[in-house]
Amino acid sequence: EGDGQANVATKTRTKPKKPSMYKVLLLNDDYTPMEFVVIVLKRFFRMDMEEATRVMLHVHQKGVGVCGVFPYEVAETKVNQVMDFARENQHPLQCTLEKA
Ligand code: TYC
Repeated sequence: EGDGQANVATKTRTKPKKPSMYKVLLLNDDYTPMEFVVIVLKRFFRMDMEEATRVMLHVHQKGVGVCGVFPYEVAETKVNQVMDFARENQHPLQCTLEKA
């Protein structure tokens, strides 16, 4: 910076910013089978049966729960995968993003 002509209005960062992280949230509803939610958590969030069951029951009881925290693009992809899979199986399961 400040050498007159060659480097006008440029900035070189030594430290690239960390990507903002986003929570992927699962929402409760009255119709999606518990077994289906467990399958979703195992398939798209790499949870084992024990963790998937724990998270599913948390959502069932509290209304909402966190499936994981990811950089924006990854979180967005997970939401789309879950929503597509739920739609294909005709379940009203809802999944969304929230800044962490
Ligand atoms: N409440 C649903 C039932 O009783 C189960 C369920 C759990 C649905 C979690 C959605 O994100 C969810 N069958």
